[in-house]
Amino acid sequence: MKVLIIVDAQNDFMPGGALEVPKGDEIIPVINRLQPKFDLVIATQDWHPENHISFAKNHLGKKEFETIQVEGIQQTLWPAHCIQNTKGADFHPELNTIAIEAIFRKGTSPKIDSYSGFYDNAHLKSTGLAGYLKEKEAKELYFCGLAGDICVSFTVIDALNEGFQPVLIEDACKALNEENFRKTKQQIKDLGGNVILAEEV
Ligand code: VGL
Ligand code: ZN
Repeated sequence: MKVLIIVDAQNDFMPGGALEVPKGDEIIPVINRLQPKFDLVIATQDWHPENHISFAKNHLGKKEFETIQVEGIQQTLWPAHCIQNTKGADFHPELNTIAIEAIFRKGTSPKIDSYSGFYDNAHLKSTGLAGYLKEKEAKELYFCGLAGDICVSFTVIDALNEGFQPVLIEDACKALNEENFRKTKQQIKDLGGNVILAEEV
């Protein structure tokens, strides 16, 4: 069974959003064209409370995009984004959501960030995504979405560690930082994952 996992295709990561990914909106038509090629389509949503640890405004004297250490884990401080039940946390209005069978939300706990759709950044709490996919006996997982170098790559690397066969569709992603995306794609290949183009699906 071929599964498409759409990572964080939310308004706040689109141009004009709180944490915009350059050209993030350009992947929406690509993702919509990909969906009919899959047996199952699921999505993740970054879904933070107002008092989330990853927001710079919640740390006195700290600036956006600074990095701090929280209980031994590196945390980049972001502009407030994807706040639960806000427009910024909604999917892009042109994303076709009809076929999305399940949505896994992450970053819901105030005290820890969660880039991966599987686990928080300390790998303590699961979203249930791995169990859901295993119950469906899904192995071939295809990933797209935002941001390519952060949440998409973290999710793909967790998929590898969980024993799935992940494929990153690189032109159905956009990165916050191109150079970091190049590195995370290489890391994914070195770990045994695949990186392909949408036309190869
Ligand atoms: C993301 C930074 C903070 C992402 C989420 O979806 O890539 N990046 N929260
Ligand atoms: Zn976030």
